[in-house]
Amino acid sequence: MAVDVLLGLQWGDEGKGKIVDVLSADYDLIARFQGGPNAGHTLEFDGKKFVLNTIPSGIFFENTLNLIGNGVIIDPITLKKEIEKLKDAGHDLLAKQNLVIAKKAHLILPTHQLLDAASEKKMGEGKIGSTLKGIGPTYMDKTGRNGLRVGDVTLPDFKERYKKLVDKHLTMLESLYGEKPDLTERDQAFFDAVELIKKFPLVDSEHLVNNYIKEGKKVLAEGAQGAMLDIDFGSYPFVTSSNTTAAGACTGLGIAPRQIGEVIGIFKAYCTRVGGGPFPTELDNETGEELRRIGHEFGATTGRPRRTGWIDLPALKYAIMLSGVTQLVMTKADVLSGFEKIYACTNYNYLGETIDFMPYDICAVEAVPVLKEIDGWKEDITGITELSEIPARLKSYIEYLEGELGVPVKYLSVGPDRKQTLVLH
Ligand code: 2SA
Ligand code: GDP
Ligand code: MG
Repeated sequence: MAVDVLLGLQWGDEGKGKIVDVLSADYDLIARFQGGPNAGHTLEFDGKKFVLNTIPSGIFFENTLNLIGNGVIIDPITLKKEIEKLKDAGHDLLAKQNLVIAKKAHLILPTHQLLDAASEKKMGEGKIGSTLKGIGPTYMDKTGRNGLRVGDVTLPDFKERYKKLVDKHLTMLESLYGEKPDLTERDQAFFDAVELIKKFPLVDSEHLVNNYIKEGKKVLAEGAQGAMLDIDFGSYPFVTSSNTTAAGACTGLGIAPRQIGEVIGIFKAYCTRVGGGPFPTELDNETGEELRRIGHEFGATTGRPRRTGWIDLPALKYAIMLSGVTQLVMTKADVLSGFEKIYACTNYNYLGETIDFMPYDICAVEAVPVLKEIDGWKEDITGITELSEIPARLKSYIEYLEGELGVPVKYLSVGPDRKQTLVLH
């Protein structure tokens, strides 16, 4: 038995939450392995909609355990809000006992968020366009060996450790702003939230996951963000601060590479990006606006309008290579219904040459997309349930992508609801 991994192949928001929810019934454990509350994973079923930030997308199934893994960074205040919102909606995770948290996951402090904002402000026009959730500064403290971890919350000197790190942050903030922010309310909210977190099982999650594997149970690792936001391979520096590719599942959960089974890569039938940085196929025009409107392309966490564009095959091929993707999921095909022509970027014109890969200095030198024109389909596909109902032109778009990408499209998503999902192979 192995761990399957589900990953975004573009710049995030491909529909990971929806698809993890669809697949969850078949898994014993769903485990988030990187990122933090910068993620917004949307699920819809029975007329209800949920946006999850830190909590894995398997929590709506009775027999599925959910793990916030060691590679994730946790903002207790956001997590508390998520837990309370779910409880109000009738999903009491403490009562259900279906959420456990890795002791080795790092904590986002209120001052990490202030540092994130300060860093973005300082960068001005060239800012990353972060979600301001404190992601960069928290991972910096992790790799700088200053961080606080979930397991620390039960230590008798946790408050002193907290204060020591906060004092360091305050010195940094004072040098940026000329004054120290008042943290009274934030500190209170943080420690209140920590009390709630303490009520959940805080576990040595690497043992838990490996025991699941040994016992032949099924594990699905749930990625956040997307391959093009990977700290090593994304469009650096316009990336997030974790490894969003399959390797991140190994370090973020404590599993060996040979334990990885299927790698499920998810992509939109077009492409979006939120935040700054290069986006070769971006449509900064009416068509892009149309995609945003029909696809409701607004950040699930921040509400920011997402940039929209055509599908980018060199970027997708790169993402597939980096993670060894074995199955594909295409979402939001319904959004393209009614577009007379759609386009796929096959190559880039770059410094006078035609290339088929993402160049190193894509942030500095423009890569102009070479676009292939494809006939669109007119039919509304949001209600289809049979493969025979898939419009011929959508079918040929999928076959074209499978040929180019060399991996089968196993699932087709035709709407946000759990039920709007077809198995193609
Ligand atoms: P950060 O906050 O430090 O991780 O930001 C760095 C870059 O990573 C991008 N990023 C994201 N891109 C797409 N979706 C994300 N989640 C939310 C969503 C975003 C939102 O589901 O819509 O609500 O705005 C996400 N999280 C991080 C970010 O935009 C920066 O480009
Ligand atoms: P994630 O971060 O990858 O989980 O994706 P988000 O939740 O941030 O964004 C995906 C958005 O598209 C959400 O609003 C989903 O409800 C919605 N969605 C997912 N799949 C489909 C689909 O096939 N069609 C349409 N129209 N919406 C979808
Ligand atoms: Mg999202």
